[in-house]
Amino acid sequence: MIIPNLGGINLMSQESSSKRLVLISNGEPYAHNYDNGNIVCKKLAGGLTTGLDPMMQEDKGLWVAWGRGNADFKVVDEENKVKVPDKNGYTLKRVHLTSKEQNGFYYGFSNEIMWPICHAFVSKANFEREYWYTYQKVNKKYAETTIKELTENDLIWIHDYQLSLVPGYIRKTKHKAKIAMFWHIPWPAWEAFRTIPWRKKIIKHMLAADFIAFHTPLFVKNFLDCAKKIGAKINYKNNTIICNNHQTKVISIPLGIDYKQFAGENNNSTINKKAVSLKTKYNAEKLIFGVDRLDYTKGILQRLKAMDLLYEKHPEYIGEVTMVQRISPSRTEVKEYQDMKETINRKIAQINGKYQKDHWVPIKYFYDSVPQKELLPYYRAADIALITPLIDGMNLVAKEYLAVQNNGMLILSEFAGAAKYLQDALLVNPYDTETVVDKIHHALQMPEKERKHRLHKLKEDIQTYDINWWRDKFLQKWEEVYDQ
Ligand code: GDG
Repeated sequence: MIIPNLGGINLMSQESSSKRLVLISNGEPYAHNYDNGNIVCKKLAGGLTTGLDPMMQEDKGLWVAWGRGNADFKVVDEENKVKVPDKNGYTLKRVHLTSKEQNGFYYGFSNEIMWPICHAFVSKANFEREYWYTYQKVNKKYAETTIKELTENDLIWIHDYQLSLVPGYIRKTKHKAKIAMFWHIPWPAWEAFRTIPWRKKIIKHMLAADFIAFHTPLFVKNFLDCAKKIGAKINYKNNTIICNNHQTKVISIPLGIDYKQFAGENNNSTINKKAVSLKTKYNAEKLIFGVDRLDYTKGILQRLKAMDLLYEKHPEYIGEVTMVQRISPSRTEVKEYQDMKETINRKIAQINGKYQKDHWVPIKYFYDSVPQKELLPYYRAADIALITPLIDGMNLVAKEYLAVQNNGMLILSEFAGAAKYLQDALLVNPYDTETVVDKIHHALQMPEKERKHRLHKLKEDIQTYDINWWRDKFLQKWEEVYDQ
């Protein structure tokens, strides 16, 4: 018997508007923190929040997430709930994690095992058994917190690699729950995934969901292959998996951005003024921009090596082409990330020492996290966005840059999920420094006609496949699971 046929719910129909979306993610969309004795609420950066907050505003659901702000539990009610502050508002239910849980579940299992393995950096994984115990415990905690809140018609949408076991734990007590999952990072080939000693339980628990989506067809294929290896029955024709008499449909749906909102800023004179003043401030005839969370997957060092070689091969760009690199701090407690920060600092100092002259420095570097709005003048000012992840689930920065630009060019790693859908960008292998340099040179010299043509096609793509398309597609495909 295959369970998911629950009788034709229509998630998009009028009558389904009473159905509530219950979203579960590790990171919370808003944090409350003390600032000079006052409690301040801040919207948090990150791909997931950026993508889902507008949808939750519209759908007035319930969002369950870890409360990380130092005043988070000062503002919640007795059920750990708080209304988020933005225009329509929705309810955020915070999960409290002890520091031991944070270490084992988040810094440990999620960031030292799941993250490197899913990004195929096997040698960076640290398979501590203690991490695994805590990961299971915390995933159970998320599931129990959610189960308490569930009503019969809720649609439970779980996000990402920190919560892979939650579908299984919810299914155990709520047999008929409608559960879906979106996986924001890559799913690796079996050769990488099999190194996790607890691989079988992870996949089996995920397969308690009725519907799972990834960013790209490659991640779907990798997941089907891994499920097969742990003994599930796979139908490669319609991408379904049967495990423990339960069927899961798996597809790719690339996450898009809120195109309207970004493109709407195109005529914002404050942003345009700031963009102009940035170029003046950095003495930049041409400006190259990069912005990333600090992470070894983002290829920041490879990008800097390319900039170094650019100035060496093309001295005509010295004093003319400036790079602004913003890095937002991430996983600051993990030693790997602290070391990476040092290496990047050293490389930037070395490049700047080598090429700076008069009032010009080649690389302007910021290590801080800013509200998304503050990135817009940089997107606007940049003649080139240089985005070179060694591997990335999607990469929303690439799409945001395109939405805000009218004249620039995107250089994008072919290993970002976004590259599959943005074929008119200049695609590069970030490990191939010489070619990255050639592409930067190409972008700087590109005739306006070609640049406009490419940009036009790229913008068309992100406009069509925006956040609303993604949400509707996800809900529609999820609904179809119950129509069979
Ligand atoms: C994961 C996957 C996937 C705001 N301020 C800053 C900042 N933001 C916003 C950006 C953008 C988002 O954060 C970063 O999104 P990315 O997609 O580039 O990267 P991850 O955080 O690694 O997200 C990724 C995503 O989930 C969604 O599924 O695309 O592959 O790894 O919206 O405007 N970003 C940075 N600094 C800031 O100060 N870097």
